Amino acid sequence: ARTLHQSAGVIGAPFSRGQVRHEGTAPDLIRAAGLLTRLREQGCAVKDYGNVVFEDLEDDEPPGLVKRVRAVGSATRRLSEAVQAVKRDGHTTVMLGGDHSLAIGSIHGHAAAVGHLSVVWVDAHADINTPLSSYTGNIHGQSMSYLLHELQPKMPALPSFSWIRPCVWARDLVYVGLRDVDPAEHYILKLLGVKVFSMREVDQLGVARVMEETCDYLTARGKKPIHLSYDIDAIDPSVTPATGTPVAGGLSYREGVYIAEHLGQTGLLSAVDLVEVNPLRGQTEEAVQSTVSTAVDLLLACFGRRRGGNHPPEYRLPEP
Ligand code: B3U
Ligand code: MN
Ligand code: MN
Repeated sequence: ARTLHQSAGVIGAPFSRGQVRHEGTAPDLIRAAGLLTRLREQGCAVKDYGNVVFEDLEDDEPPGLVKRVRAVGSATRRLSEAVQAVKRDGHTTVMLGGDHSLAIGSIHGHAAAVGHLSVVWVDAHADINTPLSSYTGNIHGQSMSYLLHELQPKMPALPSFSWIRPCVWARDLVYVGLRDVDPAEHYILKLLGVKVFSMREVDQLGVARVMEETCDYLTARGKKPIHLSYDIDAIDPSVTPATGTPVAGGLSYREGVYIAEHLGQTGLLSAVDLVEVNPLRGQTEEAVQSTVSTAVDLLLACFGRRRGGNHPPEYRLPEP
């Protein structure tokens, strides 16, 4: 029987208004590094849905501290619709960002298409500030607050955000890799009792135990489709330096790949975001290449690539 993860629908989302620093061409660089052909070579059906075209909004004055609200509201809405179309076609979505504000649209669209989800958020940051608790005003540090039912009483009305319906419960969310969490975010995580495996728990338990506990926790109340939202800054900046807000002490390449392999093996992976690859932040060509090729490897691992090797089921040895 075909498992869910054997067909990928790729959506490029070159959008970076949810953060300050400009970005450019990450989705095309990830494609150019061979993502689609390599997925096909490992037996995964692939359909490329191209890049989402975003509106350029001139008049986007911030209400209060929140930056580029209308641009982000419009972009995430378009992405939500694109993700719903890919899910209707029956693929696991692969959303290539762009910044992490895009997860608002991607998770919203995923939930609109399939219903109740589990979310695994792999990141140095919790991205759970409310628009009012954020001190940077960057929406990529707020994504989960728009999506969580429990936080809605704390959310102000924002222009271009009224279309969003919260669709995730705190008990269906697990964080892995945290190491830069604001006080307000820490308060929210404790208040809602969110399951967190920070880098401390990765050190203490090891990545294998962390992933086993993550999946046990999420499936304890029944198996639901998994949305993996992978921020490349979860990985240590020595490996993936080309990103907007690098934080020391991250996941090793091997730990990062293990997380992707483990979730790929559950058969429940239904959508993957790969965000915050920012070519303009690489100091050298090599820094950009290392970041992009790690992003590709994480995605290949999500779709069945095993470090111990793979072969297609129909493979036969050449006869002498
Ligand atoms: N927590 C800070 C910093 C941050 C969040 N996500 C990233 N940086 N990449 C904020 O802006 O909310
Ligand atoms: Mn993030
Ligand atoms: Mn991050």
